[in-house]
Amino acid sequence: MKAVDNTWYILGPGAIGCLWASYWRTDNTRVVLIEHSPIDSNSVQLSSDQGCHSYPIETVSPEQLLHSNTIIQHLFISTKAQHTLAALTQLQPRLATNAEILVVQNGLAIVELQQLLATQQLFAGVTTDGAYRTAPLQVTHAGRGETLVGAMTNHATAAVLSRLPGTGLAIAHCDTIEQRLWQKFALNCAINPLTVKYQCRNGQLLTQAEARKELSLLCREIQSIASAIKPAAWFETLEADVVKVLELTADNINSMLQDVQQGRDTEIAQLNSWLVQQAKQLAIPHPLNQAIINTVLAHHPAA
Ligand code: KPL
Repeated sequence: MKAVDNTWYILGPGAIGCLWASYWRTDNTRVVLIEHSPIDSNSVQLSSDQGCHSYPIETVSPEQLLHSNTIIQHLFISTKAQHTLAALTQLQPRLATNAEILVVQNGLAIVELQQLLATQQLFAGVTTDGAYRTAPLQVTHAGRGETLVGAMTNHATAAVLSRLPGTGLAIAHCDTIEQRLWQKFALNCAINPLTVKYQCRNGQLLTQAEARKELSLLCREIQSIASAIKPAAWFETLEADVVKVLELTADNINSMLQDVQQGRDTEIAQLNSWLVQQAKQLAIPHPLNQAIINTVLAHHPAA
């Protein structure tokens, strides 16, 4: 009988990818990082309130994978939203027909992936964990949030949940995952670009008076646009939800600020710019979102 392959391949080993890789390794699960540029390390290092630990890790380039006869049963995607479709299309020949694919990223790009996958099982994870990297495979778990996992295709989540890290991360099943994706999207539109404007950790958006005021106003504008696109009561508590996440991840360097600091392109196009496009079509005023987009673009023109 063929042994069951529980290996998780991780596409996009940024802060969240390395965080999950570390916690899988604490459970002794085999993890392979799919990485374009060769990494000069065969271990991933995790710093958290439990101390600092290193775990051996394997890496492979997409080219090596494509030229191998590997069949991927479990794929974790934590690329930037704008790179997901191309990366997944490239890997498709190596995916098992019933592969489990879990996408944990900001934005709503996962919705487009549904059309690409005929038989595979697609799950979304919405996370409020705060994590940042200090080197390619060194990650700090800076804020303990929660990850909700739900199916985007017509599959049960029980099997995939049993294969997720059992320690370190708070993971729960969610059967309203699309709603959660939207709430998280709205939350990221409020928090992420403001941390770039104020060049601050998440928690400082609550303690700096000017930033706090702007956060409130931006939440209100995001709420009015988002609830016109998706009429639902989900956005009513946006500011309170944002405050909760900022408290939980107070020490975190936000993912958009990390991108700006490291000269990488940001997710602004997948977040506020996408929202502004919708606002224009619906003739909804959006001056604060436009202003914050301009600020992020001024920090990193290729955003
Ligand atoms: O999603 C995040 C991010 O950094 O992109 C939060 C949860 C706001 C943590 O910083």
